[in-house]
This record gives sequence, structure tokens and C-alpha cells, in this order.
Amino acid sequence: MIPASLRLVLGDQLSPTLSSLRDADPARDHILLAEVMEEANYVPHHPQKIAFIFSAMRHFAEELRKRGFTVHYSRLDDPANSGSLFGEAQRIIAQLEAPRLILTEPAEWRLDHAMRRWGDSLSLPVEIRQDDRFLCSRAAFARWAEGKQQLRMEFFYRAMRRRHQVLLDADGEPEGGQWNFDAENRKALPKGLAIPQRPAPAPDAITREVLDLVRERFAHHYGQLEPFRWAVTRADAEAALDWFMNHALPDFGDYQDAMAEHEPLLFHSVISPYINVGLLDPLQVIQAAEKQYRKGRVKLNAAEGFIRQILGWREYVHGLYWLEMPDYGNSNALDADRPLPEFFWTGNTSMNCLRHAIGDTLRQAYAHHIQRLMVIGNFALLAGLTPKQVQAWYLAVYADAFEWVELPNTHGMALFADGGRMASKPYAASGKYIQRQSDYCRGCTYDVAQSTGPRACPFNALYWDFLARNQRKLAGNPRLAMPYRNWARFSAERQAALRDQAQNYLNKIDQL
Ligand code: FAD
Ligand code: DLZ
Ligand code: SF4
Repeated sequence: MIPASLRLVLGDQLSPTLSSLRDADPARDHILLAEVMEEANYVPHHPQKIAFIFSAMRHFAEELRKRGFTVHYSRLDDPANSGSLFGEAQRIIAQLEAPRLILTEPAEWRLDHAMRRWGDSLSLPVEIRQDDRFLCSRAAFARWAEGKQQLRMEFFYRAMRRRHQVLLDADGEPEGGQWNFDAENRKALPKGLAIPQRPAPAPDAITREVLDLVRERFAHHYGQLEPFRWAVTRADAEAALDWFMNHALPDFGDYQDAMAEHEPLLFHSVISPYINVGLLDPLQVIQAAEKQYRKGRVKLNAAEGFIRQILGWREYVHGLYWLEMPDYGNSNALDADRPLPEFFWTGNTSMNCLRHAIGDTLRQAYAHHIQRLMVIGNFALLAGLTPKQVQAWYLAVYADAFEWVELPNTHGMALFADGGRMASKPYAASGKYIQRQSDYCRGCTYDVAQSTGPRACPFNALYWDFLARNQRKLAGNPRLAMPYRNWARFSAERQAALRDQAQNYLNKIDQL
């Protein structure tokens, strides 16, 4: 029987409430999910990321079949698989003689742009529905941004708190009398603090089959495939969320910015891949954190700090991405043009902080925010690495990486390559910041207390060199007034020595 429609569900659209599935009728409509080479290797995705997406897609297909749907599932190794989403849609439409295609708008501009032309190429109606899994739609963000000289997350976040009635007191004012408790969230880890060890679901038969496929087809991609610790079903993602709420959220706020050599996850939730592919709903996560606070189980700085990441940052970068695309990733405000050093792909560097942050990334397809921003991103910023290569790296190596969230974080927040559209100042820091927030420096061959000389921490001279070489562009930024005053106080000899040191390090960047 010819179906009434075919509904295409993408690898990051694994939500039962998805707009394209909302009115789907198991008796009349068919569903398509497709594993395709074009999506799996347009950047060299980490093998765990590919396995996570494929296994979650296969489990979601099973869930839909249990609900009575006819699901067409293209496996990557099906001989008939055309290798692209368009090819698979075309093939299955022809096979079924389906009269129309329905889908939810893709989260990435690249695919959205292509799919809006599919109707012409397929010669049938293609209905593209809004993705309402975000708490601020693309249009609502554009309305909020309209006429604003500067966009700042903090003001967007306050509006979102009000709009969604999150962490407000009886008078509709922010709980605890202030919107943001970030100043309380920068503690270094005290010695001997117990870090809760998180459980991981054992891979089931579906995941094991996917792991074999990925091992065979993507052996050349950087990153370790196993141990594979990701949840791939809604139930297991909810169990991970539950575990976080009870064991890690209480300390999340205090140690949000801390880093530790042997504890890569600390008190972070590690749920971003689940929210991003639709296994968890952002509002469900926010409400769970607020409930822990209301029940007196976690302090306000923990609940607020966590909620701000999702209701604030996540929605803000999504809105910004859609506001600025397609040109967003093309600017290069600081004229950074140094190629990405090879150690980004191997972790093979003597800089202990980078060795661990990159090593964790390659081992787990995950590193937490401060490792991404203040170690890896900070190095890329200070060394002037070319934005396009840094973007492609971040998009490849994290299980949670999708361009809508990766690009603003990389291009705007870490590299300041958008000239300040996203963030009010570059997140540039010397080794002192890393020393204060981590135990990395203790085990490093470089000496964080030195800025010049053969053992000097590279972050120190690179920091001053970054400020000096970008003085014309950055000195007017009020948030950088203090560092520029300090730079001006150095003698000419000291300035020259720091810049020489930085140049020497940049000349042999691959050997650092
Ligand atoms: P937690 O620290 O527990 O935070 C809770 C949740 O808040 C996260 O799960 C995530 O959904 C959200 N969140 C936190 N910070 C951000 C942020 N800056 N932007 C958007 N959402 C945020 N996040 C991605 O999901 N995908 C990416 O590709 C990605 N690339 C990044 C690249 C760079 C250079 C930087 C600096 C950050 C990037 N982030 C990205 C944001 C952030 O680092 C991750 O969301 C976070 O580390 C995920 O780990 P977690 O779930 O333990 O987060
Ligand atoms: C990231 C990814 C990968 C690795 N593979 C697939 C796939 O085989 N099929 C699919 O539908 N989606 C995949 N994705 C996600 C897409 O590349 C893309 O990032 C999102 O669908 C954008 O919304
Ligand atoms: Fe990193 Fe410098 Fe500390 Fe070494 S000394 S861990 S390079 S900040």
C-alpha cells in the first residue's frame, strides 16, 4: 500500500515528540532513518561519536516500530545505501511511491539549506516543520536581538528565566535576589575531595554490532572507540541525568571551573550529547535541577549555574548561529592563520594541560567546558591558529558536536574570530589561570612561574605576545584595560624578551 507520507528523521532528531512525527499515523505514514557516509565523514568524526549516533538511531527505530510504525532504516553497510541523505530519501520515495516528504528543519545550516531545495529535485511536496525542541525559536531570538548593538548572553538569559518561569520567587524576581551566582563557582578542588564515580550502561547487542561496524569503517579517524560508555536510549540517558542530579549537581557550582589530571569528568553532567540528539529534553533537565533546589538538596549556586548553561548558553548559541549564518564562520577578526599543530590529533605534547585535555578528548569524545575553553581554545587563540581548522577539529572530536552549537562556541567564544559578536572579550589567559584552576602544572616539564627561558610555560609568553600583536584591535576593549596597563608597565627589554620567547615557541609549535 502506498503510504500517505514519508517522514525523514535525522540522527539528532531522536525525540518522540518531534514535530515531523507529531501527527504521524502508523497505519498511513512511513518513517525513514538513514546512516550515510556523507554525514559520517564530512569531518573525521570521533569513532565514539559515530557509534553513539548510529546506535541511538537504531534504538530509536526500534522504539518507533514498537509503536506500530513501518520504519525504513538504511544501515551504512546496506549494499543499496546511496551514501547521502538526499540519495536515501529519493530511493525510498521511489520504492514506496510516497507522495510527500515531511521533516523537521535540520539544526545545521548546511543541511537546512540543501533540504529546502529538495522539493524541486524530488518533484514532490516537501514539508519542513519548525524544530520546537528549543526553548527559544530562531524567530524569537531574532526578535530579541533586533536593534541591539551588542548581544550579551546574560540579558538573554534573564529574559528566558522570566519567560519560562525558572528559578523565580513568589514576586517573579530571581530566586536568591540575583540572576547569576558565577562568582561563587570558581573554586579550585580541595585536596582529598571525593569525586563520585559514575556508572555507565553496558553496550547491548545493537551497540556491539555498531561498534564492530565503526571499528571496520572508521579505523582511520582519530580517537579511541572503546571503552564506549554512552547511553543510547532515552531510558539510559534519563538514568544518567538522575545520577547527575543526585551525585554531582550538589558540587557542580563550586567546582564548575576546576580541572584535575586524573578526574576528567569531575561534577559535570556529561549529558550534552543526549540533549543534542533528542534523548533528553532541555526543559525536563532544567526542571529536574530546579526541583533539586526547591527540595533543599542542592544549593542555589549549583542549580542556577547548571540551569544557566542550558537555558542561557545553549539557547543563546543556537539563536546566534541561526541569526548569523551562513557567514558566521567565515570572519577572522584577529587574522589568525597558523595551521593546527599535529598534536591536536595525538595529544603528543609536553604541555601537560594540553596533553590531558586533548588526551581526554581522544579517549572519551568528551572534555568539559573549561578544558575546551581555557586550555585547548585558549592555546588556539594565543597561538593564532586558523579558525577554519580549529572549527573542523572541534566539530570532529566531541560526541556532542553539531555545528549550531560548536561553531559559536569555537569561533565566537574561544577564538574571538567574530570580533566580539558572541562574547564581550577574548578568553585569553596565561599559565597562571591554568595553575589556579587545576593540578596540571605540577606534573609539567614547563615551569608555570617562568615566562622566559628554556623551561618557561608557553602560555605565559604567548599570552603577552597575543595582547601585543593584537593591540590595535583589542586595546580599546574596557575589559582588557588592566592587562594592557600591565603590558605597558614592562620595560622595552622585558617586552622584547617575551615576544622573542613567544616567537621561538611558535616557530617550533609542533615540538612544544
Ligand atoms: P555541563 O557543564 O554539565 O553543562 C550542562 C549543559 O549545559 C551541557 O550538557 C550543555 O547542554 C549546556 N552547555 C554548557 N555550556 C554550554 C555552551 N557554552 N554552549 C552550549 N551549551 C552549553 N557543547 C555542545 O553541546 N556541543 C559542542 O559541539 C560544543 N563545542 C564547544 C566548543 C568550545 C570551543 C567550547 C568552549 C565549548 C563547547 N561546547 C559545546 C559547550 C560545552 O563545553 C559543552 O556543552 C559541555 O562541556 C558539555 O558537557 P556537560 O554535559 O558535562 O556540561
Ligand atoms: C553527525 C551525524 C553522523 C555522524 N551521521 C549521521 C547519519 O548517518 N545520518 C543522519 O541522519 N545524521 C547523522 N549525523 C547528524 C547530521 O550530520 C547533522 O549534524 C544533523 O542532522 C544536523 O541537524
Ligand atoms: Fe600548561 Fe604551562 Fe601549566 Fe604546563 S606549566 S601545565 S604548559 S599551564
